[in-house]
Amino acid sequence: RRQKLLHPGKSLYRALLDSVTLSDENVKFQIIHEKNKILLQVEICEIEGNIFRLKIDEASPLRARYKVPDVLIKEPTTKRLFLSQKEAGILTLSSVSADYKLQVTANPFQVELQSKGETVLSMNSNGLLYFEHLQPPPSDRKPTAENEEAASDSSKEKQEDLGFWQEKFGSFLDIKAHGPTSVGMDFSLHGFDHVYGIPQHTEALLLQNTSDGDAYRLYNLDVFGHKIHDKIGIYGSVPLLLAHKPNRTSGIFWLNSSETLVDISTRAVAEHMPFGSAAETAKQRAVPLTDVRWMSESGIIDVFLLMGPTAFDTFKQFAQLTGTQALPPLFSLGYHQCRWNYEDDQDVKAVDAGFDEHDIPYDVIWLDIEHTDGKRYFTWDKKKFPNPRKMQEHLRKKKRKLVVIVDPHIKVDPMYTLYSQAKDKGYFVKDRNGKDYEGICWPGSSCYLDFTNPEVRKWYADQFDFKTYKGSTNILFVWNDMNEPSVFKGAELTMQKDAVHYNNWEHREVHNLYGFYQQMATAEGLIRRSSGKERPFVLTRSFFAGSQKYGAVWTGDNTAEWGYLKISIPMLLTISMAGISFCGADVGGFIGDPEPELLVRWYQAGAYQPFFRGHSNMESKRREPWLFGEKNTQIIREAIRERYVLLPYLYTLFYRAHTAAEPVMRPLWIEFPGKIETFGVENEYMLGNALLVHPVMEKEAKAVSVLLPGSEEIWYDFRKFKRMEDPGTLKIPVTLENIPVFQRGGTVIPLKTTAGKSTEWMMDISYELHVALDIEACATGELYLDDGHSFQYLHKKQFLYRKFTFHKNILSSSCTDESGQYHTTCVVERVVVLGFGQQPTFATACSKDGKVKEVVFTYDMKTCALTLENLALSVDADWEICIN
Ligand code: MIG
Repeated sequence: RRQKLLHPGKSLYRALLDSVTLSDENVKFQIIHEKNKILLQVEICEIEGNIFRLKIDEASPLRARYKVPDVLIKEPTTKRLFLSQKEAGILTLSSVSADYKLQVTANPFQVELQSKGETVLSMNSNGLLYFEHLQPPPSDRKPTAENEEAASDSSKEKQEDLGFWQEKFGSFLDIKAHGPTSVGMDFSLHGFDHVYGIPQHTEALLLQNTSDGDAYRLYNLDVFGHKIHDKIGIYGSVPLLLAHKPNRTSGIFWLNSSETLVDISTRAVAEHMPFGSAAETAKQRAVPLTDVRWMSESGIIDVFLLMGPTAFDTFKQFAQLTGTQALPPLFSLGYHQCRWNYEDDQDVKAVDAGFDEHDIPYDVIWLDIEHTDGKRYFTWDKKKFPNPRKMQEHLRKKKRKLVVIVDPHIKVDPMYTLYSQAKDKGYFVKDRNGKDYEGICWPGSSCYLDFTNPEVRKWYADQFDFKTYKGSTNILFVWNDMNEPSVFKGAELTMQKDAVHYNNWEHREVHNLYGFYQQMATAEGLIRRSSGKERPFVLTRSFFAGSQKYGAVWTGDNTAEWGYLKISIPMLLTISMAGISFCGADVGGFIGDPEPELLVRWYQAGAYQPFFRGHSNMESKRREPWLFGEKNTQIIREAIRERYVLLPYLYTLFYRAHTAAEPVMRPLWIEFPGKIETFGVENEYMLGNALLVHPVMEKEAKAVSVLLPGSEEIWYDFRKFKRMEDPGTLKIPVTLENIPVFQRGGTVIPLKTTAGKSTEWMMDISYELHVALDIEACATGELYLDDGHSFQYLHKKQFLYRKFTFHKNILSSSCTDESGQYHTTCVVERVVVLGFGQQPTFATACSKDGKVKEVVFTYDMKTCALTLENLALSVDADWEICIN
């Protein structure tokens, strides 16, 4: 409310160019506010890899302001900037490469960033830089004329209205011990009218103009039964915004963990022409421009400008700062069966057996809060689960895993060791009076562990030790829920902002980081219990920038309605673009009961999404996949089996996400950055670069309209192998059996020849390659492979990274990364070449040792698919298949 009183116009900030200092690390200078005369310190630096960072803090604050720790994986490596030009009132800095120029204008203070002469973005050009400096509370102030005025009645009222020192939220009083601390700034993105990112909202892929409505809010909240198309923040946030135009993608990463609002407005402006150029006098063209205004409740301004220039470059830049996706254990890419709740160990065994009985693969069964002794996490309800180890041994024999829930709230109960230990050690968040903060949650009265404290995180991680966590085994993995944190009867169902954390920071400063820290500690615990050997799996509901390093996220309590299936696509794409590849939505919809058709459609979509879990609410009817009649069971089985067969491709994509920060699930536009028609597409998406998936999201759909982008592309039906007519928008007939999936010409997809009962049952199943030819009759693809569960791929380089190339009728298998080695007896059994021009006369396979053998094949004239069979070619060796 206070910031919004500042309207676009001339900024009152002026840069003091006399104060400029240049060092190897950065450029520093001060800016002054013309009215209050408060000095701010500005720091600009260039970071390796086309990133710029701008920091603004008070020059001499009353006390230190909060600077987000632990999100950047390291202090970024900076490059020296050069003073390239000095004219009155303007400071021009350039990068070593001279590709980038930063122009700092003194009055009003503005910064413009150019790439090779093209203005990409400017800051404070609308004059919305806003910085509330720390002040002593009114009661401590000496009476001066200014303070007197501040203390006068009318202004006191105004201060109350605007929540300077305290604010009411319903019956809650937020006391602001440090007064107003808000910061904000505007950015103009030149030439851009497509912006994305800043999850999590139940919103469209393209960020919308907020001028006549609510701003996008980044404030992690537990909103049960949340609406769709809403800009309120839910569960998690990543303050990263991406902007795209045909020849460039840029990003703004606003590193601030307090409540944040983002206003967006896109408009057309006259083209910005260099002064005195011929074009200036020529007829002016209107070009788009997007203004983005960030406003945060506290902290400092610390912003990273990711200069791309491609979308994949911006993903790498963001990962360079916050880390890449952790490589998931293979089992976690299988299907997960969850429910609130699987009642007891009989229930667990029966559901597990149900999958075998119905011949449906699955990897993990989940236990929700009712498995514990009175919602005391790390314990078991002894009646329902008298022998949890035995139950896990049963699952282990079936080559399956267990995930249990571990929430951050701790039941106030002196007899509960976790509580009494944490209390004695002072590990809980405090209230404003210094007592342990108490809130109500599932167990009743609860305290909240202060995960912002590294000592608490270490202690918490130790709780996962097999000796400490009674009844746990190494097939047990973890789910962190309610970590926004959720506080029943709290303001907006979360913790009060004036609660106090480690080092005396108020909750308002760290709010959006709370879940991030819990997942960090949990993942650390799972790694440590295995003495550093095994990869963890931790699902979290709340997240922040960098959460990808610790595991997976899901979109929380969605509803079993078609609209929620539809919105899950842009929601997952947005989370993926914000660095978190391992994401999913509850299949079927958590709240309510899906009609069977919706459930089937959701399984079909989920099978082609990164995290694939069926889940349902306590009040929902049982929803195991075989409860909806033989026909639906059959279709769901088929969807899940397709997922399992596709796992080699998916695992390879996760390796790319892990090593090269490429999102697994991608909006079309990042694969087709020059095709404007793809920029807003959110009813279909790419899985990697090779598969285009168009879920069916309408009831009783008979056909869907699919956009197959790229005029030079060839697309093939993924199941029937037939080449699609020319690209463009096609009307594709659909039945309930499956959803449209297409393979892009020019790609090779590795698959398993068949599905098994779980990923572990599939270790020895052979591979199949789908080679889809492009217009030049070429294709390439990759396969990544390792033991699927340990860190040996990292520490001992035990992995295989293979490449398949089809060129001039020769398919060859070669090594992509010589440093890796992994032995497997698995073979490539079958190869299908899609779009093969004519019936071949013969084909031979030769391995590196010179052995040549003839290959059996069949050719389908109708689809032009060539199938080579009984190949038995080693996965870990080089070979070639020649087709004549
Ligand atoms: O408010 O643990 O989003 O997946 O089943 C309900 C019970 C608390 C919310 C999670 C949901 C989970 C449920 N939890």
